[in-house]
Amino acid sequence: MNLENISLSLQKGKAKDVKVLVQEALDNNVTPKTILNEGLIKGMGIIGTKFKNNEVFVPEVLVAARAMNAGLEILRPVLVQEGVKPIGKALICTVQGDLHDIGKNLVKIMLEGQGFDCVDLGVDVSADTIVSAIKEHNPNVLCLSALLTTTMDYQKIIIEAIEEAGLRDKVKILVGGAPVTDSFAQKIGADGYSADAASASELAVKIIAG
Ligand code: B1M
Repeated sequence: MNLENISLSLQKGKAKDVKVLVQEALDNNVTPKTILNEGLIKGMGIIGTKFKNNEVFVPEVLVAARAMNAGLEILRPVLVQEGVKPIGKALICTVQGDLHDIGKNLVKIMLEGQGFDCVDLGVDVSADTIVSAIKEHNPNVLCLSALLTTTMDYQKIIIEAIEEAGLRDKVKILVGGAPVTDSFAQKIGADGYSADAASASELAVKIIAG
Protein backbone atom coordinates (compact mmCIF):
# COMPACT_ATOMS: atom_id res chain seq x y z
CA MET A 1 0.00 0.00 0.00
CA ASN A 2 1.23 3.48 -0.85
CA LEU A 3 1.13 4.96 2.68
CA GLU A 4 3.06 1.99 4.04
CA ASN A 5 5.60 2.45 1.23
CA ILE A 6 6.00 6.11 2.16
CA SER A 7 6.70 5.12 5.77
CA LEU A 8 9.15 2.37 4.72
CA SER A 9 10.98 4.55 2.18
CA LEU A 10 11.32 7.29 4.78
CA GLN A 11 12.76 4.84 7.29
CA LYS A 12 15.30 3.75 4.66
CA GLY A 13 16.15 7.39 3.95
CA LYS A 14 15.09 7.20 0.30
CA ALA A 15 14.26 10.86 -0.22
CA LYS A 16 13.59 10.65 -3.97
CA ASP A 17 11.21 7.69 -3.52
CA VAL A 18 9.38 9.50 -0.73
CA LYS A 19 8.86 12.53 -2.97
CA VAL A 20 7.49 10.39 -5.81
CA LEU A 21 5.23 8.36 -3.49
CA VAL A 22 3.83 11.44 -1.75
CA GLN A 23 3.04 13.05 -5.11
CA GLU A 24 1.45 9.77 -6.27
CA ALA A 25 -0.73 9.63 -3.15
CA LEU A 26 -1.85 13.25 -3.70
CA ASP A 27 -2.64 12.44 -7.34
CA ASN A 28 -4.76 9.52 -6.09
CA ASN A 29 -6.74 11.93 -3.88
CA VAL A 30 -5.36 10.70 -0.57
CA THR A 31 -5.73 13.67 1.79
CA PRO A 32 -2.52 15.48 2.79
CA LYS A 33 -3.37 14.93 6.46
CA THR A 34 -3.57 11.15 5.90
CA ILE A 35 -0.28 11.17 3.97
CA LEU A 36 1.33 13.19 6.76
CA ASN A 37 0.00 11.12 9.66
CA GLU A 38 -0.05 7.61 8.22
CA GLY A 39 2.98 7.94 5.94
CA LEU A 40 5.58 10.51 7.00
CA ILE A 41 4.91 10.93 10.74
CA LYS A 42 4.36 7.19 11.17
CA GLY A 43 7.73 6.46 9.51
CA MET A 44 9.55 9.11 11.53
CA GLY A 45 7.91 7.82 14.72
CA ILE A 46 9.23 4.31 14.03
CA ILE A 47 12.73 5.74 13.42
CA GLY A 48 12.43 7.77 16.64
CA THR A 49 11.58 4.69 18.68
CA LYS A 50 14.36 2.65 17.05
CA PHE A 51 16.80 5.48 17.75
CA LYS A 52 15.73 5.57 21.40
CA ASN A 53 16.27 1.81 21.63
CA ASN A 54 19.68 1.97 19.92
CA GLU A 55 18.43 -0.05 16.95
CA VAL A 56 19.41 2.74 14.53
CA PHE A 57 21.96 5.52 14.94
CA VAL A 58 22.54 9.17 14.02
CA PRO A 59 23.36 8.62 10.30
CA GLU A 60 20.16 6.64 9.72
CA VAL A 61 18.14 9.27 11.58
CA LEU A 62 19.67 12.05 9.51
CA VAL A 63 18.91 10.37 6.17
CA ALA A 64 15.39 9.57 7.36
CA ALA A 65 15.07 13.23 8.34
CA ARG A 66 16.18 14.30 4.89
CA ALA A 67 13.58 11.99 3.39
CA MET A 68 10.91 13.40 5.70
CA ASN A 69 11.83 16.93 4.63
CA ALA A 70 11.66 15.87 0.97
CA GLY A 71 8.13 14.55 1.54
CA LEU A 72 7.13 17.64 3.49
CA GLU A 73 8.39 19.82 0.65
CA ILE A 74 5.71 18.29 -1.60
CA LEU A 75 3.06 18.29 1.13
CA ARG A 76 3.65 21.61 2.86
CA PRO A 77 1.95 23.88 0.27
CA VAL A 78 -1.09 21.59 0.09
CA LEU A 79 -1.29 21.37 3.88
CA VAL A 80 -1.19 25.13 4.18
CA GLN A 81 -3.88 25.39 1.50
CA GLU A 82 -6.07 22.90 3.35
CA GLY A 83 -5.57 24.79 6.60
CA VAL A 84 -4.27 21.83 8.59
CA LYS A 85 -3.17 23.55 11.75
CA PRO A 86 0.08 22.65 13.53
CA ILE A 87 -0.47 21.31 17.06
CA GLY A 88 1.67 24.07 18.54
CA LYS A 89 4.75 26.20 18.06
CA ALA A 90 8.20 25.36 19.40
CA LEU A 91 11.23 27.59 19.67
CA ILE A 92 14.50 25.66 19.69
CA CYS A 93 18.21 26.47 19.94
CA THR A 94 21.60 25.54 21.29
CA VAL A 95 22.59 27.94 24.06
CA GLN A 96 25.23 30.68 24.03
CA GLY A 97 28.82 29.46 23.88
CA ASP A 98 27.82 26.10 22.41
CA LEU A 99 28.13 25.17 18.72
CA HIS A 100 26.90 21.56 18.86
CA ASP A 101 23.78 21.28 16.71
CA ILE A 102 23.25 17.63 15.76
CA GLY A 103 21.14 16.78 18.83
CA LYS A 104 19.22 20.05 18.55
CA ASN A 105 18.48 19.32 14.88
CA LEU A 106 17.21 15.86 15.77
CA VAL A 107 14.91 17.27 18.45
CA LYS A 108 13.58 19.77 15.88
CA ILE A 109 12.91 16.99 13.37
CA MET A 110 11.06 14.91 15.95
CA LEU A 111 9.02 17.95 17.01
CA GLU A 112 8.11 18.60 13.37
CA GLY A 113 7.25 14.92 13.03
CA GLN A 114 4.78 15.35 15.91
CA GLY A 115 3.19 18.30 14.11
CA PHE A 116 4.92 21.27 15.77
CA ASP A 117 5.70 24.40 13.82
CA CYS A 118 9.37 24.96 14.76
CA VAL A 119 11.34 28.17 14.88
CA ASP A 120 15.03 27.24 14.97
CA LEU A 121 17.26 29.99 16.35
CA GLY A 122 20.42 28.00 15.60
CA VAL A 123 23.47 27.69 17.85
CA ASP A 124 25.28 30.00 20.29
CA VAL A 125 22.04 31.82 21.14
CA SER A 126 21.91 34.49 23.86
CA ALA A 127 19.20 34.95 26.49
CA ASP A 128 18.31 38.34 24.97
CA THR A 129 17.73 36.76 21.55
CA ILE A 130 15.48 34.13 23.11
CA VAL A 131 13.44 36.71 25.04
CA SER A 132 12.93 38.70 21.82
CA ALA A 133 12.01 35.53 19.92
CA ILE A 134 9.41 34.57 22.55
CA LYS A 135 7.83 38.02 22.16
CA GLU A 136 7.91 37.72 18.36
CA HIS A 137 6.78 34.11 17.88
CA ASN A 138 4.70 33.40 21.00
CA PRO A 139 5.73 29.70 21.18
CA ASN A 140 4.06 27.08 23.40
CA VAL A 141 7.37 25.34 24.05
CA LEU A 142 11.02 26.41 24.26
CA CYS A 143 13.64 23.65 23.83
CA LEU A 144 17.18 24.41 24.97
CA SER A 145 20.13 22.22 24.04
CA ALA A 146 23.56 22.30 25.73
CA LEU A 147 26.36 19.80 25.11
CA LEU A 148 29.11 21.22 27.28
CA THR A 149 29.44 21.29 31.06
CA THR A 150 30.57 24.89 30.55
CA THR A 151 27.36 25.88 28.73
CA MET A 152 24.67 23.90 30.54
CA ASP A 153 24.46 26.58 33.27
CA TYR A 154 23.50 29.09 30.60
CA GLN A 155 20.12 27.33 30.45
CA LYS A 156 19.51 28.75 33.95
CA ILE A 157 20.50 32.24 32.81
CA ILE A 158 17.97 31.95 29.98
CA ILE A 159 15.19 30.88 32.34
CA GLU A 160 16.00 33.80 34.67
CA ALA A 161 15.95 36.23 31.73
CA ILE A 162 12.55 34.91 30.66
CA GLU A 163 11.28 35.35 34.24
CA GLU A 164 12.67 38.90 34.39
CA ALA A 165 10.93 39.72 31.11
CA GLY A 166 7.62 38.58 32.66
CA LEU A 167 7.20 35.81 30.09
CA ARG A 168 7.71 32.72 32.24
CA ASP A 169 4.02 31.76 32.33
CA LYS A 170 3.73 32.14 28.54
CA VAL A 171 6.04 29.26 27.57
CA LYS A 172 6.95 25.77 28.76
CA ILE A 173 10.71 25.28 28.92
CA LEU A 174 12.29 21.91 28.17
CA VAL A 175 16.02 21.32 28.47
CA GLY A 176 18.36 18.62 27.19
CA GLY A 177 21.81 17.72 25.95
CA ALA A 178 24.37 15.15 27.02
CA PRO A 179 25.49 16.68 30.36
CA VAL A 180 21.96 17.74 31.41
CA THR A 181 20.01 15.62 33.89
CA ASP A 182 16.50 15.55 35.27
CA SER A 183 17.65 16.85 38.66
CA PHE A 184 19.60 19.68 36.99
CA ALA A 185 16.46 20.60 35.01
CA GLN A 186 14.42 20.75 38.22
CA LYS A 187 17.11 22.76 40.00
CA ILE A 188 17.15 25.47 37.32
CA GLY A 189 13.35 25.69 37.16
CA ALA A 190 12.74 24.08 33.75
CA ASP A 191 9.38 22.43 33.07
CA GLY A 192 10.92 19.23 31.79
CA TYR A 193 13.99 17.30 30.72
CA SER A 194 14.46 14.68 28.01
CA ALA A 195 17.44 12.45 27.44
CA ASP A 196 16.76 12.02 23.73
CA ALA A 197 15.02 13.62 20.78
CA ALA A 198 12.05 11.25 20.55
CA SER A 199 11.24 11.64 24.26
CA ALA A 200 11.59 15.42 23.96
CA SER A 201 8.94 15.57 21.24
CA GLU A 202 6.66 13.21 23.19
CA LEU A 203 7.07 15.36 26.30
CA ALA A 204 6.34 18.52 24.29
CA VAL A 205 3.08 17.00 23.05
CA LYS A 206 2.10 15.95 26.61
CA ILE A 207 3.00 19.28 28.11
CA ILE A 208 0.94 21.37 25.68
CA ALA A 209 -1.99 18.99 26.10
CA GLY A 210 -1.81 19.89 29.82
CO1 B1M B 1 32.33 18.57 20.94
N1 B1M B 1 32.39 17.99 22.81
N2 B1M B 1 33.46 20.11 21.42
N3 B1M B 1 32.30 18.95 19.07
N4 B1M B 1 31.55 16.90 20.73
C1 B1M B 1 31.57 16.83 23.17
C2 B1M B 1 30.20 17.27 23.65
C3 B1M B 1 32.46 16.15 24.30
C4 B1M B 1 31.64 15.32 25.30
C5 B1M B 1 33.59 15.34 23.65
C6 B1M B 1 34.53 14.75 24.68
O1 B1M B 1 35.38 15.42 25.14
N5 B1M B 1 34.34 13.52 25.02
C7 B1M B 1 33.11 17.41 24.96
C8 B1M B 1 32.35 18.05 26.11
C9 B1M B 1 33.00 17.80 27.42
C10 B1M B 1 32.25 18.45 28.52
O2 B1M B 1 31.81 19.55 28.46
N6 B1M B 1 32.08 17.69 29.58
C11 B1M B 1 33.25 18.33 23.76
C12 B1M B 1 34.16 19.40 23.67
C13 B1M B 1 35.11 19.56 24.84
C14 B1M B 1 34.19 20.26 22.57
C15 B1M B 1 35.11 21.47 22.37
C16 B1M B 1 35.33 22.37 23.61
C17 B1M B 1 36.43 20.90 21.84
C18 B1M B 1 37.51 21.94 21.65
O3 B1M B 1 37.40 22.80 20.83
N7 B1M B 1 38.50 21.83 22.48
C19 B1M B 1 34.41 22.23 21.23
C20 B1M B 1 33.41 23.23 21.77
C21 B1M B 1 32.85 24.07 20.67
C22 B1M B 1 31.68 24.87 21.20
O4 B1M B 1 30.58 24.37 21.19
N8 B1M B 1 31.92 26.09 21.63
C23 B1M B 1 33.71 21.11 20.54
C24 B1M B 1 33.44 21.11 19.17
C25 B1M B 1 32.81 20.07 18.50
C26 B1M B 1 32.63 20.02 16.98
C27 B1M B 1 32.34 21.38 16.36
C28 B1M B 1 33.87 19.46 16.38
C29 B1M B 1 31.52 18.96 16.82
C30 B1M B 1 30.12 19.56 16.75
C31 B1M B 1 29.56 19.56 15.33
C32 B1M B 1 28.10 19.92 15.31
O5 B1M B 1 27.35 19.74 16.26
N9 B1M B 1 27.69 20.43 14.18
C33 B1M B 1 31.64 18.21 18.13
C34 B1M B 1 31.08 16.92 18.33
C35 B1M B 1 30.49 16.24 17.12
C36 B1M B 1 31.08 16.31 19.62
C37 B1M B 1 30.66 14.88 19.98
C38 B1M B 1 31.73 13.96 19.46
C39 B1M B 1 29.32 14.41 19.46
C40 B1M B 1 28.13 15.31 19.81
C41 B1M B 1 26.92 14.85 19.04
O6 B1M B 1 26.53 15.45 18.05
N10 B1M B 1 26.33 13.72 19.46
C42 B1M B 1 30.61 14.95 21.55
C43 B1M B 1 31.00 13.65 22.20
C44 B1M B 1 29.81 12.77 22.44
O7 B1M B 1 28.72 13.24 22.69
N11 B1M B 1 30.04 11.51 22.40
C45 B1M B 1 31.35 16.18 21.85
C46 B1M B 1 25.22 13.10 18.76
C47 B1M B 1 23.89 13.77 19.18
C48 B1M B 1 22.74 13.06 18.51
O8 B1M B 1 23.76 13.61 20.57
O9 B1M B 1 23.94 16.08 20.97
O10 B1M B 1 23.84 14.45 22.92
P1 B1M B 1 23.45 14.83 21.55
O11 B1M B 1 21.86 14.97 21.50
C49 B1M B 1 20.99 13.98 21.99
C50 B1M B 1 20.58 14.19 23.44
O12 B1M B 1 21.58 14.84 24.21
C51 B1M B 1 19.28 14.91 23.36
O13 B1M B 1 18.71 14.43 22.17
C52 B1M B 1 19.71 14.19 21.20
C53 B1M B 1 19.30 13.03 20.34
O14 B1M B 1 18.85 11.94 21.06
N12 B1M B 1 19.25 16.37 23.29
C54 B1M B 1 18.15 17.07 23.70
C55 B1M B 1 20.14 17.25 22.80
N13 B1M B 1 19.68 18.47 22.89
C56 B1M B 1 18.46 18.41 23.43
C57 B1M B 1 17.53 19.41 23.72
C58 B1M B 1 16.32 19.03 24.29
C59 B1M B 1 16.05 17.69 24.57
C60 B1M B 1 16.97 16.67 24.27
O15 B1M B 1 15.47 20.02 24.53
C61 B1M B 1 14.31 19.74 25.17
